[in-house]
Amino acid sequence: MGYKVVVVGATGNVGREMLNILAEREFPVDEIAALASRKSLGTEVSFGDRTLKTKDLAQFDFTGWDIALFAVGSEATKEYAPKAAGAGCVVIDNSSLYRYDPDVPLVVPEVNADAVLGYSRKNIIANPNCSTAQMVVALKPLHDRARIKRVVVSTYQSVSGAGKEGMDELWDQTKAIYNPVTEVAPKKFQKQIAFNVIPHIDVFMEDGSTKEEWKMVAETKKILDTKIKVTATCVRVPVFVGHSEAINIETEDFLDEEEARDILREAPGVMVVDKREPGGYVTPIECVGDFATFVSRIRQDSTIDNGLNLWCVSDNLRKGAALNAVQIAEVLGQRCLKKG
Ligand code: 11C
Repeated sequence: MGYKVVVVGATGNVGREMLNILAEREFPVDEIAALASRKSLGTEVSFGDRTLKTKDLAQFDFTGWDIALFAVGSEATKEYAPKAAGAGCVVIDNSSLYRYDPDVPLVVPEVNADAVLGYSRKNIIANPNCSTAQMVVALKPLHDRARIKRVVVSTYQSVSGAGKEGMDELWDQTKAIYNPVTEVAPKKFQKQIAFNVIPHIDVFMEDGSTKEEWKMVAETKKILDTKIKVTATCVRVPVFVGHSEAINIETEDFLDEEEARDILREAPGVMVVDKREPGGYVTPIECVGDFATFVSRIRQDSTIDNGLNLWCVSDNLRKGAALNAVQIAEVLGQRCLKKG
């Protein structure tokens, strides 16, 4: 006995990972539907050993389905999530549409699993932005011990955060550098991404920050603690999968780097790899396909009384998106829904 599960946006980077992770974690599925927009209709996607043919989102009736994992843009979410939720199917949404709605819980299960219980206000639970998800997993145990006052974070975000088009652009531009006959102009990104870095993700805000940076501030407050001050610089780098973050924290109580390392070793969802020698840290290539949020380079910041520096890396399509959504579904199943 399990649940009737829908994956909306099943042909995209995140939708495919959702299907993989549901199968890998043996989520109790009685019936599964993979939905896509009309242009991807009929595309086949894998679910464990099975191959599913995608169905038309626009024609789908969510009545009688238990959980819908949404991995489509805000426009499609706006149209279809209320339909699913209204039909009694709990929506776990990966877009930013509902994240800041006070009636919608924004959940990272290692941090605020209890917030899932608030799902019934709108029948919707929001999944955070990928750069926030991995950061709060690393910050939570340190906050519990020493109360984090301020976070200064710089991100190094892979092109898969911008979807398949972002990955294609990096691939095509990289090939074009070796074969200059074909020039590939920037389209998805604002400037050339191959052999470059771009300090701009999402739109600019009035104060000069970008929306991606604003999301890290607003979401950390909603998930972890409204009192924490966060300042972020988000940068796109020519990496296919895996977001990295250099995080500096200032705490109320002193926290020794050794104790911080021990706390992180015990923390759910965290894997510490921190040998102070060449290669004794994790890089994005090594985190691909993994569930963990990796933490390396844990060290005291001696410029302030109570400060630490960390290097944090995770698979942005997994912990940053699909895995977190499936973990929310697991909590929902364990605590809130009856099996079919
Ligand atoms: C990126 N973090 O790397 C973004 C992708 O709000 O869910 C996810 C955007 C979001 O481009």
